[in-house]
Amino acid sequence: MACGTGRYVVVCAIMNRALVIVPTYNERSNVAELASAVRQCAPTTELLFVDDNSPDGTGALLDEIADGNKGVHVLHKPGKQGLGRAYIDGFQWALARDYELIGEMDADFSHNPADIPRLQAAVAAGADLALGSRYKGGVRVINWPLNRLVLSRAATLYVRLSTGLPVTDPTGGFKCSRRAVLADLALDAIRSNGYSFQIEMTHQAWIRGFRIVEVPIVFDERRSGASKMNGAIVREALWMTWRLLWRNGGRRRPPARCRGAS
Ligand SMILES: Nc1nc2c(ncn2[C@@H]2O[C@H](COP(=O)(O)OP(=O)(O)OP(=O)(O)O)[C@@H](O)[C@H]2O)c(=O)[nH]1
Ligand SMILES: [Mg+2]
Repeated sequence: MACGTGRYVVVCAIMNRALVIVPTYNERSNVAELASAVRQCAPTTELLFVDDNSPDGTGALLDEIADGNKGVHVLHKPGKQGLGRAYIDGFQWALARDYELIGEMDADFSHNPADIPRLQAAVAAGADLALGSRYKGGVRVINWPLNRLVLSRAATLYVRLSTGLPVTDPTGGFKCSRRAVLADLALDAIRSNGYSFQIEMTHQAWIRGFRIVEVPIVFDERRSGASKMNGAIVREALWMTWRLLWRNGGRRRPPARCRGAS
């Protein structure tokens, strides 16, 4: 796996204490390799796995990995509470410590650890929130069935039309933000649990006037294990966007006092 180490060293000199949060549910076959790939590609970036007591024993394996590596942390939760709750718990864990750069990625290698330094570099260069985008400047999705790609592209258009959120990949979960963004978000007000968590989080940052930058990434089908995608997650996203529009006073742009951010 090619890692941009030179740029990474520069980013780390500018911004201290970086963390990437990885929610896990039945990812036993991926986590060991992911932890070592992240540590290799972004050596000073720490990892927080948030596991919902996965029945396949992911949590126990994560404890073993963390035992041998002080840059790896594990937050154990009592049972499956959904992706959104896992991220919120992870953000709160990070905010209770002194991390300056807080990122997120999936455990299944759909997100390439080698891209972490590029996301961090975007924040170091002035973004408040860097979003990995599969669709900025063209489609970069490998090995997905056509119906999955169509659904994802339709979701992008739907989010843009219903909320005005000006990003090309609002459901993506490969991100990096400044601590100040997460500290400012109303995490307890976030209601989404599936992909719409990503939409809701980015929408909150956007209407607060934070500077959002999209970083092109290549997205691959999960390497192993099973998807947790289901109809309920899609239905939640369908109504959530209208709720976001309502919360923003019916506006498809940030309130005037927050405008000026890109
Ligand atoms: N802690 C926790 N993690 C979850 C939960 N649901 C999904 N995840 C994790 O969230 C990440 C994204 O979930 P995926 O199943 O890969 O969803 P996806 O990427 O949209 O679907 P695929 O492309 O089919 O893999 C993975 O790391 C999952 O293990 C959950 O309820 N709790
Ligand atoms: Mg996945």
